[in-house]
Amino acid sequence: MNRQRTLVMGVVNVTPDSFSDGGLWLNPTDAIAHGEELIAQGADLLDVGGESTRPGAVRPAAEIELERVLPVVRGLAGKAPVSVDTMRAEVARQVIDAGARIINDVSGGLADPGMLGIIAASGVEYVCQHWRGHGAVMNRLARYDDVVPEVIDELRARLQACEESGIDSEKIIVDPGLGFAKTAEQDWSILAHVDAFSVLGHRVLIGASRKRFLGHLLADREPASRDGATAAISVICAQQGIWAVRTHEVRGQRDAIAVVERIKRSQG
Ligand code: PMM
Repeated sequence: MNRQRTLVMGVVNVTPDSFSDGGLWLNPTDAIAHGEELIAQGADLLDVGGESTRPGAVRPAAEIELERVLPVVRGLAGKAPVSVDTMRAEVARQVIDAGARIINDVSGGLADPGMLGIIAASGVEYVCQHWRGHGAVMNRLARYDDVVPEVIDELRARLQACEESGIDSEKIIVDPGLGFAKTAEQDWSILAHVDAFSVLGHRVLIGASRKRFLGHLLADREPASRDGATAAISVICAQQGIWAVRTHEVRGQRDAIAVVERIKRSQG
């Protein structure tokens, strides 16, 4: 995969209830067509998800999650590298068999004790995100004295667990988890110090796209009209050498990153 510039991971949510695009691509044919459209717009990889992690979300049964994501993974796996956003080991096992190359686990292995073993055994890449609890409770868990060092310390503990499970360190990507047990103020602090996460020694993924903290900044404008603000964050991520941004809209994000790369070239 290209490591020169910040990559764009296009989001394909196959859920009825995701905050920005819930229900738009629940049918596998529509979800696959949406993934193809994101590839055409320049997505470097796709992230397929069958469970909404929004605050207050009710978890679907594992069978439902599999029914949502499996046909979409099969339909897209030959067209771009496919990541699957899941916290369940059994879902991970089946989507890896179906061609997924990355497991994006927003719980960093905390939600399912079987997850890290599956990742180690399969050798796929693994997004280890900072997490403190499921959507139903996470807003209550947003308590920090100093959010950036605490998130780094908690991620370090998860990296230790990954290592103990036998996951190849090169395969791990870390993510501070904007909005996951974090207030808007804490999200801004993380972005203000996003360079600090490089101390962990792994590639860093940032998922800011259309999130609530951007809504607060933009007078609660609806999620789909937060892509300009998301692009500003993609610029900062590109300047800071972030590995990839996870976004709902792709073309504008690729353009924003291309501008940063072009300026870097002229800086020599
Ligand atoms: N955010 C959401 C879902 N999955 N995965 C990673 N690695 N990082 C994130 O920030 C992240 C994620 C929530 O957004 P969505 O409901 O629109 O997909």
